[in-house]
Amino acid sequence: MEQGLVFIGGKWQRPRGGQTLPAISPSTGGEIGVIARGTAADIEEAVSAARGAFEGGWGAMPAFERGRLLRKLGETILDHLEELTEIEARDTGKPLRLSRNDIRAAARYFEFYGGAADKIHGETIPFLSGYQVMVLREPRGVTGHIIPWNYPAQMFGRTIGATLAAGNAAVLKPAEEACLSCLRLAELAAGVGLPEGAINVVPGLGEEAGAALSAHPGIDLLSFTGSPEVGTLVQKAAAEHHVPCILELGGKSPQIVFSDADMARAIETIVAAVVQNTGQTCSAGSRVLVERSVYEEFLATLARRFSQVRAGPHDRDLDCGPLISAAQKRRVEGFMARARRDGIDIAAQGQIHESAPAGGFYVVPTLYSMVPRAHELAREEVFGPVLSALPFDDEADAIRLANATDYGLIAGIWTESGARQMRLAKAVRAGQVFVNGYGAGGGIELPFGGVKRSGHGREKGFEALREFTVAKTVVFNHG
Ligand code: TXE
Repeated sequence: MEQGLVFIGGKWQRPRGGQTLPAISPSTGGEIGVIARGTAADIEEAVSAARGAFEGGWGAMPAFERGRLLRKLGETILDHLEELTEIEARDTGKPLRLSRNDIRAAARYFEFYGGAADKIHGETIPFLSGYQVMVLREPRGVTGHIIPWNYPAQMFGRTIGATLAAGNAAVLKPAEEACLSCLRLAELAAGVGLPEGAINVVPGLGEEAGAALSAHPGIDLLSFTGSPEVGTLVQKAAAEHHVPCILELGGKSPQIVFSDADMARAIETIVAAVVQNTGQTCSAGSRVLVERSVYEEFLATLARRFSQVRAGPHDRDLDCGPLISAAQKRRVEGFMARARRDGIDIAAQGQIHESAPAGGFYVVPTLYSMVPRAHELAREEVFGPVLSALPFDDEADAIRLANATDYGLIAGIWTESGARQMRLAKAVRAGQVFVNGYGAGGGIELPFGGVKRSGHGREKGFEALREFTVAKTVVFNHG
């Protein structure tokens, strides 16, 4: 695969503006290649290639054949597991083990959605006598996808797998910080016989290629994952042409621990859920809320476990890697500096492994204790290996505290009481709630998305197929 190109209409080509951007290794800070700096002209071409595919061979293909191609792509991804693992780890800095899981998840999305492609059923509705009503679920047409850098391959599977299964053709703008796996996946997709134009990938800057895609009138649905600030810009631009949006904007997800919880199990999961991918996960459980009667004891054990966390280069395969970029490192260190200024207690810190190159974007994993409820560490998404612990008094207080951020993506509830599990699951405002567990791996089958500032719309599972299709009501008068 030649570097610095865009993938449009099944072909690699130079971006119209002729420019490239550096691909930086987060593990070392060094340049590992270049990517295309796509602009509005490339987006224009990609949208028209997608429209051509939708109105041509791809759109006309029977659903079961579409599904077969997607499943074949899933198999091909697994055939290239080690190659893709290496690409993803080098490009994002994530440990090889996690990277391998991500590639497996990408393959699973194509298996899942490949299997679902010919099972998107409509319905019939009883109506007046002499009438027959059918509701068809039709593809939307051309879908636009803007994704971030934290899980490029997984998100490619999640959003492209679902939209193609629904019969749409796609234009993807991956993140400038990490997009090499997406480019290779697009190439593999062409290799299994996906018609040209079904998937188009235009890397580039958010304010150039991303803005052009979100403002394009030829898009029928936009799926955006990223920051709330950019989500707002994308939705505003899309609104100019009444293009609907799915927005997935991150979270400040609580882990709620009651005194009757299985503490050992909770602690393992809670640590993993915030250090995974160096905390750069929208669903990171970045607040741990603990019942006051066991707070001290719980924190002591949590701190012991947290202090074992080690960050290092992707090929050392430690608990976490570096952050994605110098900008993200500055952002996370900003939170840490303000925590220091405000006298927030550090309960434990992990370590940066001695093998970590000085130029890499590493931060020390940190557990803060007794974080004041109004402090930004209790309310804002840090997107780093930073966990904030807060005590609560009783169940009502736990619910209040859990809901006391603008976000509502996911939540973990740790208690052995069945009735309390049920009450909390209903009272916490989030798109996903886990009881005595958290995250559950890729969760390909599970509808995923937020409420409040975490966004709207759902991806993953069959819910995504509802988003990527539109209902058409057909009424026959045969009276
Ligand atoms: O996100 P951006 P950034 C959060 C997280 C992180 C913060 C900033 O808190 O610290 O956002 O990260 C494209 N028009 N999340 O700056 O800028 C951009 O090119 C159209 C949460 O990296 O939102 C990239 O492809 N597109 C999160 C994508 O938007 C634009 C994942 C995301 O980048 C654009 C990432 C524009 N004007 C960050 N500007 C999650 N929900 O998982 C940028 N983009």
